[in-house]
Amino acid sequence: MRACARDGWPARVCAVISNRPDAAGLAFAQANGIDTAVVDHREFDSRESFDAALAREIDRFEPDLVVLAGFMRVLTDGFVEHYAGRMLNIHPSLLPLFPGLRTHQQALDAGVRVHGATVHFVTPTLDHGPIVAQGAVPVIAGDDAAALAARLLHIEHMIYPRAVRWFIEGRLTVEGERVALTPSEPQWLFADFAGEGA
Ligand code: NHR
Repeated sequence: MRACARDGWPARVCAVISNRPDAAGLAFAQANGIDTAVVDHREFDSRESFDAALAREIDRFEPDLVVLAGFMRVLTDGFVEHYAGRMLNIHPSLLPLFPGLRTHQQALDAGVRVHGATVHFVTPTLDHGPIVAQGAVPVIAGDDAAALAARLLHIEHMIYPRAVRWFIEGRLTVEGERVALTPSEPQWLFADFAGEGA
């Protein structure tokens, strides 16, 4: 929302929709005059019926792109197919490493010295879609999951708007597992943490 306004995108955020009535993003959207809706998964007795209601709500707004942000419910194949090629997610790891939950702790437990985030097209297989952009940060001695997550969040806030804008500009093409960007520019970002990386 901020990047769209600040950088004058040829696009608008048409709605913010959450399964959680208390999501901070809803209040932020409302404060910025953007439509919101809630589809509470607890009111549905199956993933299929929740996803069907969610899709109905999304399609009311006729979006060109669906952007998952902190969305924590595994989506059914039918839902994903409905938005094939027009739904993005950001996952807080350097995929294909560490799909699923508790990614920062997974990275710490594995002892990796570089961690990151991945923007990818959403496919039925969790956290496995074609990769649009990745950003990397160092793992620093003494990090816990919260410290690592906070360092990474800055990178997420840079690469996700960039990737969404590429989509809006019609510059992304999916070729098998790979995503081409035309004209080309770096689809990666390395955090500049010079001197901090012991
Ligand atoms: N659905 C599909 N089909 N494919 C993907 O790539 C998806 C998806 C739904 C969400 C986001 C993903 C993340 O980046 C995402 C990608 C939730 C879970 C999960 O296990 C896993 C991955 C992601 C989001 N959710 C539990 C569930 O039973 C609930 C966990 C909770 O509520 O805390 O749905 O992280």
